[in-house]
Order: sequence, then C-alpha cells, then structure tokens
Amino acid sequence: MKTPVRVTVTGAAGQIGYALLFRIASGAMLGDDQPVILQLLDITPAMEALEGVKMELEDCAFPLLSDIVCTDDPNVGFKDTDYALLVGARPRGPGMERKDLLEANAAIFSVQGKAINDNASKNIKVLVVGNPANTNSLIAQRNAPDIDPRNFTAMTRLDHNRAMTQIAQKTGKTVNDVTNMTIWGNHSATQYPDLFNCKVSGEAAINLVDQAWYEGEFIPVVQQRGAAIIKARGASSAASAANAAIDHMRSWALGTEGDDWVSMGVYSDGSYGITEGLIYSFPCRCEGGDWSIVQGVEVGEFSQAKMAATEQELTEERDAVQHLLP
Ligand code: NAX
Repeated sequence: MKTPVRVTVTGAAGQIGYALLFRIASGAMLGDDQPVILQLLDITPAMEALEGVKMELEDCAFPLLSDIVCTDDPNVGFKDTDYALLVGARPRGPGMERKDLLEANAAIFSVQGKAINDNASKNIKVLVVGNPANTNSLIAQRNAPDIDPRNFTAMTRLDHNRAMTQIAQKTGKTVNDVTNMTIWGNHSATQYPDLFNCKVSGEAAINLVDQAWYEGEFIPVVQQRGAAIIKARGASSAASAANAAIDHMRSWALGTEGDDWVSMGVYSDGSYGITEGLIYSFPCRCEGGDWSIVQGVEVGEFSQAKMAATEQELTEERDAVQHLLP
C-alpha cells in the first residue's frame, strides 16, 4: 500500500462537499491503491455539521481513508497537504453587486493562498471550485509566492462534461464517442464551448450540426446550464460539480488518455494570445502529474471573438480586485 497523501477540502460541510468527500475517500479521485488523509476546513458555525459529516465518513469504513481532520483554521487545514479542493466561497447575497462578491471572495482566497504558501507541500495541486472560480484561483495563487503558479487551477470540467453530453445527445451518440472537447476562458456565462475541434466518432462535431443550432442552442445551453439546474432543483449543482472536481484532479494526477484532452482553468503562459497570468480555461493534456496546454488547436475567426470576450471578462475581474493583490 502507498503512503497516504493529504487532501484538503474547504467548504467541506456544504452541499458539494457532501457529494465529494465520500468519493475521494473511496478512491475515485486518486486511484484505488492510494490512501488519503482528509483535512476538512469550514467556518466556525459549520463545525457541528462538519462533525456529522466526519461521523458518516467513519461509518463507511473506507479502506483507503487513513484519517480525518476537521478544522476552522486554514493553517491547520492546509498543513503539509498535497491536494486542495477549494470549494467554500461566499455566495452572492441579496443586493450584492458583482464587485462586492469579488471583494468578499478576495478576502477568503487571499487568506487561503497565504495559508497554502506557509503550510502546504510545495508540490501541492490546487483546484478552485468556489465562484468566481478563475479569479479566486488567481487571488490564491498571487498570495502564494513560494509555490509555482502552475499548481493553481480552476474548474471548468463541469462545463466540459455538460458540453460532451449535449453534443452526444444531439448526434444520437454517447459520451464515449465524444473527444477533444474544449471550454475556453471563464467559468461563467461568457465561457466558450468549442465544437470546431471536438470530435464525435472521429468526425469534427461542427460538421454534424448546423451553425444555427450551435450558436442558438448549444452554446447558450452549456453557458446557462447552472441556472437551469437551480431553477429545476431549487439548489445549485452539487453532485455533478463534485463529480467534475474528481475528474479534474484525477486527470491531473493520473493523466489524460492518448490524443484526447480535458478543459482546465490554468495559468496562462500567453498561449493563443491570452494575457499571461490569467487563470483561463484551455485544452490541456496531463502526464506524470503535470499539465500542458495543447498547442496548435484550430482557432478561426468565430472562436477568436468568443475567446477574446471571455478573456475580457477575466481581465475585468482581475482589475476589480487588483488593489487587493500583493
Ligand atoms: P454551500 O453553500 O452548500 O457550501 C459552501 C460551504 O463553504 C459552506 O459549508 C460554508 O460554511 C463554507 N465556507 C464559506 N466560507 C468559507 C471559508 N472562508 N472557509 C471555508 N469554508 C467556507 O455551497 P456549494 O453548493 O457547496 O457550492 C460551493 C461553491 O461552488 C459556490 O461558490 C458555488 O458557486 C461553486 N460552484 C462552482 C461550480 C464550478 O463549476 N466551478 C459549479 C457548482 C457550484 O455552483
């Protein structure tokens, strides 16, 4: 049996946390030969609920679950940790402007970035799920100067998975036939799901649908899927978000398959002309615990405009919190 690794989950008492922790402990994220120590962080008023989640985890008798730590102290939560899933975030309250939301989250993610810097393994892999995920990831990264910026990522895998199912259903296939999906940019309504490079049974997806459906149905359905779930369920996506977080970390840690790729919000190195230093979602391949942005993906005029629009939004988000960044 391998030595246990430490996995920190923030917002662990929340609804995504409840759908996530049991799967991490079962081995779905890092493999069924990798024991884990769960380090669960939430705020003080949530400690009793978190204790209940811990009791349930214990009651599963997961062979891979070596230990569970519950805390409201980020310095304890991130101590020596190898993986961190930053799920807890400040939701938008009534009357709250986007700018207020960005600032409230900047406060949380700067504290957590510092705590990661001071306490975690220098090889930590960080996934930010809490919204606005890309900019929260940027804030955490900027507050962790001793850690490689490449170790901070944001989740667009849920959008990626949503897009795969939409195109599979439209073409009468299954997700097993869909490869090379890309979500470009921000995890928000400006994200750009790309069917030019996506393949269904090896054929370019864009050639299997008409442009009107692509622009009028596919793109808005993927962009607005989160809102549609809230309307139907009366609560935001939880199990599918947790599943996507598992997928993201599993791909990163254990690798992507063959020529296929996945969508990850990662530190931009200027690829495809995207501003360096933004956390932007690109097509990525993973190998040996590292990711790389897939180069040479076709970007026509239509894609270029969409990629620029979502880049613009990320630039504005960054500028709104610039005064809070070190
Ligand atoms: P919940 O409100 O159920 O849970 C959030 C938890 O975070 C609570 O237990 C809360 O006490 C905790 N928390 C708040 N501030 C904290 C802090 N400073 N430190 C530690 N814990 C803290 O929300 P849930 O439905 O679980 O969603 C969590 C986040 O995921 C939200 O920001 C949500 O917008 C975001 N999502 C992101 C998605 C993505 O694709 N990137 C999709 C799903 C989801 O909407």
